[in-house]
Amino acid sequence: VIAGWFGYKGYLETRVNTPYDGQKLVKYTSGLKVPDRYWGTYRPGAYFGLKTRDPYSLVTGLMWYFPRFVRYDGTGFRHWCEQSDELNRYAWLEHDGRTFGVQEIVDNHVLIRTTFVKKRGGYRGGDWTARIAVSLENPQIMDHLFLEEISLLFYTAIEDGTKGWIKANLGDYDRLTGIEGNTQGLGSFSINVNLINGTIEEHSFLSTVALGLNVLKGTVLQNLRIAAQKGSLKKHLVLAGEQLPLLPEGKREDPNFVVTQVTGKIPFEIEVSYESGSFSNRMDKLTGNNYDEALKEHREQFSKKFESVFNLKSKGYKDDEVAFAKMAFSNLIGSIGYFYGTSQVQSTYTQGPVPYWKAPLYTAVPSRSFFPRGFLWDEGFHGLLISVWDTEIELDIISHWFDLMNIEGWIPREMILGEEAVAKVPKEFITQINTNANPPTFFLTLDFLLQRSEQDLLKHNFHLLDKLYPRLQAWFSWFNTTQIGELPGTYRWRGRDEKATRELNPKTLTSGLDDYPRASHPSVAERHVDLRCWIAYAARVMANIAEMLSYPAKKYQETYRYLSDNNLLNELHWSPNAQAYSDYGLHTDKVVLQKIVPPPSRKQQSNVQITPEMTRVVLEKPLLKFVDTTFGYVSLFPFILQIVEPDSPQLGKILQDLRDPDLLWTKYGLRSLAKTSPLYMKYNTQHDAPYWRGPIWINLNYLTVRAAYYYSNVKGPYQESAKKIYQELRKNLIQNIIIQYKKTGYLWEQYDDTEGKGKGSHPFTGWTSLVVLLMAEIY
Ligand code: 6A9
Repeated sequence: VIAGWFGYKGYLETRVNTPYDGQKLVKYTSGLKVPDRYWGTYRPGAYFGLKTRDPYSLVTGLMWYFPRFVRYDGTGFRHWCEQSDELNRYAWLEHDGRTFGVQEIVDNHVLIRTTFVKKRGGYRGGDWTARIAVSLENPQIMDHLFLEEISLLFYTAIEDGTKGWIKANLGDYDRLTGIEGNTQGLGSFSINVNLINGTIEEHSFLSTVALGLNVLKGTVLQNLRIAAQKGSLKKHLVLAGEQLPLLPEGKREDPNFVVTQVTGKIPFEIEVSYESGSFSNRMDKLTGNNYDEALKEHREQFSKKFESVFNLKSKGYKDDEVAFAKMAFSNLIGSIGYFYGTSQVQSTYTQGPVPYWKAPLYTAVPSRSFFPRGFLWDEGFHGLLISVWDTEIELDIISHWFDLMNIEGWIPREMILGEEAVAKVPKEFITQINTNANPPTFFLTLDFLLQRSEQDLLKHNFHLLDKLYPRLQAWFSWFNTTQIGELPGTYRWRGRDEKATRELNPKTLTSGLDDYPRASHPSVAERHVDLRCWIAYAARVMANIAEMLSYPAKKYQETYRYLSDNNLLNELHWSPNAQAYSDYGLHTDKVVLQKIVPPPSRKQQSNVQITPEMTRVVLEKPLLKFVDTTFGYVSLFPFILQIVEPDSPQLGKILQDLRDPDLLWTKYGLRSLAKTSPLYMKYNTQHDAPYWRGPIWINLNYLTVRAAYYYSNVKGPYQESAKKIYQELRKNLIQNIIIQYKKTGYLWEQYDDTEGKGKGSHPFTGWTSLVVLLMAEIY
């Protein structure tokens, strides 16, 4: 019996990292199967760099510094997007996800413009050229910066695991003339860096062995020397040239990291051209004038397509507003990354974390600086904007995510793949747990794709959708079995900490709404209204997809009918007291954080000061009841996901509450939690500032606007008030996001509810870029 039990347990352990048993959607071993998207700016966490969609790729990138400001500890040295660099702004202003991009980076009022253009040819993903131009952002006011020196470093590296080599070609005086190499994916290639405008003060190179992509910057810092150039007294920071460790047999190790540095006085411009050896019949090079023309052509096409997709000019938006929308969109699509590696996962049956299988992920990211990696529920929102532009890209993203599904039907919430991604995450956040969900927003994307062009979608992607379908079924059923509540028809987010002593209200990270207040005492009796609505909505979309693909849809239709029955919904979640939809659970409002001073112990010396930590104190016995003093985003879900009936009196009440400035309404959008809620803007622990307890978030505002649009278009007694809310909320959101962008140079993770100021991570061109769909009125 015992042996059998252990055997069973072993079986459950391996389930967490066993892939879903079915055909993979992505044949990821060969990125070259999609030559058009082989090369790309797939390193969103770096300010600029191209790599390929291969598990192990050749990697190129940019670093820079102002010699006057750089410090030995690396301060002032730019490589990965970091908030602490405090750049004035940076974003792709134009990017089509495939062939070209224009980015502006402003550092200390110096404008660094990075552009690239790709060119088809050969059979290894073609050629590309990049330009890096430095100038003054505003020459009139900043002439004191004129002739300021800046050093640009462009590097080529090969990841560990890449089969191939690179080397520096040296000319007279040991000057780097170019880089050449050969890898399994790319075959032979060459990369040249040339000055095309301005004059250069210094030019040096480094050819060395870096211990990983996560230490490129450190490797450069260790290899900077102070030196005077030949024939000049002026000292410069130069790269140390060839630095290759000696192997025991007397030979030198091969380099995997080659950097070229150019120091010049602003303004100047360099050109980097990558040429594939497989491109034998190249008529003309993608350099000089040819490059200028190609870029111009791409930009014109981009503008045309942008107008035909979003119609902003014809809607009356002014040029600066259109430029803003192009930036918001481009930085989302231009931040699509390609990651490869294993994540850490854990199940209730495993002692500690175990590695997931090695896998690629092609995905957009919420924020290039603070979290340049994939997040499950964020991605469903990104998919709305991306799919309007390029269905193929979006379906590829969906395919990658669904290939990450394990045999249980679970997809991890946060994907931290590869050395660069891991380096950005504190240890305690790495492990993903297989009981934990995250809202199934890919159903939003799929629904959206379906509604916009069901026929086209079917015609061109039938096979893919057909292969996706069993995975969707498994995913839906994972939600509908693992996240159920105690009573039939109820659901509960897992992952809340019942034993938390420092949290004012134990977080529900799985819901995506982190610290949004729920029942004060997590328990199995809890019912979460948002989760219930997500599952109802998912059932509806499943039914539509099943019908479209001619699979039996009845089961999903019935589930949807059951979960959207307003009587049952009201019974389980309408609080008669508060007249609002609410969670239910073991709850009291009488909880506070207090400093409990521990009684002095005898051993303790009297001169040692112990700073007490804030601890949660419960002042009243919690009772099973509606959690109805926390009006906010969660209460809106039956409306947001369009489950409440158009003629339901509940709808009338929701619309009335929506417009109330004492609750959620502000001039800048809807705040996440009502001002009247006891936890409004309260810290969750001594150190955890309020996050979903007041600030305005754009993903849920987008869904609210979309719902108001829907209810203003279906017959019912509340059509008019829905319409008013639709118009005003939409206008407020767009206006404020643009104003804040103009003021600060960024799109933000959230906006504060008193003055509309951007807060949190930036740039955050994840779901905040949905502002483009608000402008275009695409829902
Ligand atoms: C941990 C980073 C220096 C929090 O946008 C991604 C998620 C959302 O899915 C979620 O709904 N964000 C929202 O509540 C950001 C999560 C970031 C975790 C980063 C440590 C430290 O890096």
